[in-house]
Amino acid sequence: MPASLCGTWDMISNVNLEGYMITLGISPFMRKIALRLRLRKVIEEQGDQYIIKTTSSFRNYAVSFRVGQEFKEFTHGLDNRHVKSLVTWEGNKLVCEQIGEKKNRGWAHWIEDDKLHLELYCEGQVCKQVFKKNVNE
Ligand code: YOG
Repeated sequence: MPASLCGTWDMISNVNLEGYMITLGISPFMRKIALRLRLRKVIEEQGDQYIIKTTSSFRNYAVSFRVGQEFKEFTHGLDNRHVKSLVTWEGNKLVCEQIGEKKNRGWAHWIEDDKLHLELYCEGQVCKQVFKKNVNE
């Protein structure tokens, strides 16, 4: 049984968000804003549903899904694309495949050293983010 991803997590490192955003076609102006944000993840489990909220002082993004059940996702406020997403467990990693216009797109979350790890990938670019648990929220 993998350690729970649930909780409030604050970003402590962010590597190659720029490369990830360039592959998604995000404008230089928006990339500059996004690079300055300290992102927070709020991950909740409600019954058989997961809810992952990404929040910041600028914009928020939320997705909810059932593991193993394909769903339609619109990346509203990010790159504004429609994808078909499927989240599964691969060992201790919660892995999402986002099928659409962009190839090899998705993300993976896992716990390592009490921290929440995230890889966001798209067309060969990988953004690596690490979050530490916020015990006050
Ligand atoms: O998370 O897909 O946890 O959905 C990553 C930055 C910045 C302006 C955010 C908005 C994406 C737009 C979501 C940031 C950069 C810049 C506020 C990552 C793209 C465009 C949210 C994500 C998954 C896994 C769950």
